[in-house]
Amino acid sequence: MRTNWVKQLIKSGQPTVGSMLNSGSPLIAEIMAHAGFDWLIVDLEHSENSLANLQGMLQAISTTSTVPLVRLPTQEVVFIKRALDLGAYGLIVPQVESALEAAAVVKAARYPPHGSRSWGTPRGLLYGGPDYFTRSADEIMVVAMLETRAGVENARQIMGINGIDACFIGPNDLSISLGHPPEAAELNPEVEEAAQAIKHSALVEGKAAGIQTYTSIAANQRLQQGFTFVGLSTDIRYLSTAARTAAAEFQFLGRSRSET
Ligand code: 3PY
Ligand code: MG
Repeated sequence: MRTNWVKQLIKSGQPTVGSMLNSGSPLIAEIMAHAGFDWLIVDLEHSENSLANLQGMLQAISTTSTVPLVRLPTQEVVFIKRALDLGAYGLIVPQVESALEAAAVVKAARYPPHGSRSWGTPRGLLYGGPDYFTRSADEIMVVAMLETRAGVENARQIMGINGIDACFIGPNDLSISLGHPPEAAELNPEVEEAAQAIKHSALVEGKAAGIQTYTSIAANQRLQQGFTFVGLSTDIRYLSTAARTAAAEFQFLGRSRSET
């Protein structure tokens, strides 16, 4: 089976950087895959993506060696099996709040006798390889998003579940859950403390610590702090920033918008 080199890197404590795909466009997925990120998350939680376009998104990423991951919309088994059957090499599971939830996701992602996943994965066999049945548990990653107060409180037990490879902190939901607004340029000290506590739990349990960031400076800081699974912005944020910068530069050189 094709090696999940991101899983190998984070297992040995090496840093990786990825990004998130919210646009729902396979062309943009392909562009992002060629940009040089280690991994990309097709986001089914907050985006224009759906099970209907997931196959094209994963195929677009597969034109490169970037590792294709999927953020599930919920923890329901139907999404776990459909994402994996389409060739996802890892699941990003939103709002995990207990060890019980984490264990249920791992069980749904693995074939018997270690889990309850049912068979039927034409693209898993094509993208992964003919030994997919015996090797998939080794190659596929399961990443628990810890982004609520309960997630912080139960972080150690969640990260201790066999088959959970990493945590991924959602700074916006974590902020909201702790009573602070989202989209903060710098996290509120209480939220930052919670993020560091989650990271500590992951590392103590021998798992990788991950977090979403929105600037290269923030991503570098997180890598220096020991996070090894760092998300850097999203496709639509890159588009928005580049378009606004270009329009602002043009207006500066030419006429200002208010003159029209
Ligand atoms: C959050 O910040 O809550 C996220 O889920 C980031 O993707
Ligand atoms: Mg979130």
